[in-house]
Amino acid sequence: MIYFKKPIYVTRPLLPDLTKYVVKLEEIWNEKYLTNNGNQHKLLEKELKRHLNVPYLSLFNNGTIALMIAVQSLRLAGEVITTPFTFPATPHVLAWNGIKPVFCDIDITTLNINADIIESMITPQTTAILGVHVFGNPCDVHKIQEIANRYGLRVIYDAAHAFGMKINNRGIGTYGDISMFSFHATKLFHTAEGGALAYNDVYLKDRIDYLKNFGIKNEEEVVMPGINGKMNELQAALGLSVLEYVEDEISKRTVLFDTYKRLLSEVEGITICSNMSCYPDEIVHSYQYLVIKIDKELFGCTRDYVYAQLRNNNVFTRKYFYPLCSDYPCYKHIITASASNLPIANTIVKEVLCLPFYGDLTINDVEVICNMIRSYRNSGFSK
Ligand code: T4K
Repeated sequence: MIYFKKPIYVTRPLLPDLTKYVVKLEEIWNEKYLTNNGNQHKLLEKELKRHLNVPYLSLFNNGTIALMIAVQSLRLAGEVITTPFTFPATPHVLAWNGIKPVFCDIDITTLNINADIIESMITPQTTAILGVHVFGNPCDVHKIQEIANRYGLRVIYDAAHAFGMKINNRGIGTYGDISMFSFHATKLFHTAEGGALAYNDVYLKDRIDYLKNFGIKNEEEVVMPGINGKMNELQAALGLSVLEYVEDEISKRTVLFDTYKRLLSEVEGITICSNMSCYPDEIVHSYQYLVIKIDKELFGCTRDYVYAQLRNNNVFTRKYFYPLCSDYPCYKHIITASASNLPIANTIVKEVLCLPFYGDLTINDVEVICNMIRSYRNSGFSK
């Protein structure tokens, strides 16, 4: 018997009360201002700066274009050291900027770029380190900054999964030169599609805002080859509405996280690997994903078997981030993409599974999912 009559997805978007959004739409209708830094945009930028504890912030139509512009704004070239265990957008923005991604292996616990290896990947062509706070686990920001300072490198963080995260009471977006947040519908805070760059340097503000608006400074001056990266008013209004619900969503996710932890963390062969605090720092987590690692020897069956069985039962988990970016046809020729250079990433990518995690799930749903997973223990290695 299939318990779930309707599919259970890895996530569902956080949707505000429609009437609240309609009120904002009416404001937009009255203004007849649909994009290009209108009132909703200005307000959201201000609210997010406060919420994320960052001094400067620019909004974008999506996180990928934001990251593209982050790379452009720092005039990076040559090689950038990054992780293979991420969404395709991360290395793609380097390729679109004519930069060679250099793949560095990941840390077995945080699943982030291994800061202890970065130094060995630096060449005379290296201009930056592009870390990803994957699944909302923070990179080793202190060690990465120390290496960057020593070699004169820039640091960009793909903070797509790290909305609202803090390290030692500092907004995650204040570490490194620039951090990118994604506001895609699947993210805890979203604008359907959207993103932002956060940074500390006031001189970047004009440059980044010109780059996302065709390089236009004013009606008579185009000062650089920009692109169209602007967030529109409908997106910004949705963001303002969603923002009101974020704290409540985090409270709900906290309860679900604790339920998953209670039912899975003691199971031999399963490790919960999101919301980790691996450094002495004090972390406020993003509650973006609920991720487990399945050790096939100890659990007695593979991650892929668990994925397939759950799918047969209408539970659609995700194998983020399989395959590794280093295995894509466009990158696998790069020397650092070889499996021998990335032993941990190549192991982890076969073990990680993202489980359903969103406020509309019930505790009972989570209990049923966990019981299903526990029942697959010692089902064999056949799949
Ligand atoms: N860097 C990192 C580390 C990232 O993870 C991402 C995006 C980026 C950069 C780029 O940022 P953006 O340019 O996207 O702002 C999803 C998201 O599309 C993507 O934004 C996200 N990472 C990635 C981890 O997940 P898919 O291909 O898995 O999405 P999709 O459509 O299969 O959605 C997953 C599940 O969510 C669906 O099975 C059902 C549910 N869903 C999805 C959507 C879109 C809904 O219930 N409603 C919806 O509207 O990539």
